[in-house]
Amino acid sequence: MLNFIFDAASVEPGDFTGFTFFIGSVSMLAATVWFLMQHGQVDKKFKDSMLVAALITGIAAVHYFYMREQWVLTQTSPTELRYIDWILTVPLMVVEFALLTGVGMRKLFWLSVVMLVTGYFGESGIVGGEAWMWGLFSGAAYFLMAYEVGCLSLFGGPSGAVGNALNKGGGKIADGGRMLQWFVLVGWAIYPLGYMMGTDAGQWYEGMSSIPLDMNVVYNIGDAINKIGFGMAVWYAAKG
Ligand SMILES: *C/C=C(C)/C=C/C=C(C)/C=C/C1=C(C)CCCC1(C)C
Repeated sequence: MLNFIFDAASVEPGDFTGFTFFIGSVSMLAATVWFLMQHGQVDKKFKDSMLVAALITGIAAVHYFYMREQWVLTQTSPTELRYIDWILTVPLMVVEFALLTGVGMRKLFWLSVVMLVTGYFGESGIVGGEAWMWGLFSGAAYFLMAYEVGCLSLFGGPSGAVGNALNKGGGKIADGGRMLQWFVLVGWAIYPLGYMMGTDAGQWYEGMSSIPLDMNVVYNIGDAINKIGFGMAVWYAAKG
């Protein structure tokens, strides 16, 4: 049953992209085990949050084991596998935000769906249209999410609904919440950069698509930072 982990073909020396898939798979697995162990240590009101953190890295770990194997066999990574991972894990990150801050999440949830579906259309090309156009739609949804989560309040701007609730809370929870805001603002901004490198949308942005970094490398780095980082921020708040 676990042969997708143990029988998987190996990454060849010099295959940098394959190496980042490998690092992704083991770090997601390790983080999952760690979050599950911390689940037993934290106060009751944080247990759901720790469980969701483990679920996010656990779902990602399974996808990474498959993505690594695909990469080793074909030197490509199916767009579908990537977006199936995201469509499961990004809404769960919204849940994580909501659990920590105690605010509603319907708006953020739908914005995340729009962001990812339009991104998928742009990357896969299945519905036609230009990659830059879908990228702009997706980017608009991302910006609204960042606003809603209160990222602008990090610079004294408006807090949005979520940010308001956060600022009322205070203490470690507010600290953890602000870490999540930074992840959304800076960590999530890694993804549109990867998109611009991997699609011809990049030609609109001074030749980003000619930067010799594989789009998958950028996405893999983004995932490790954000999925593990989100859980760590929640853990920080939970440790009180
Ligand atoms: C664990 C996975 C995460 C946190 C994935 C986040 C993905 C994004 C923030 C993707 C954003 C995109 C844009 C803002 C524009 C171009 C298309 C996307 C989907 C790459």
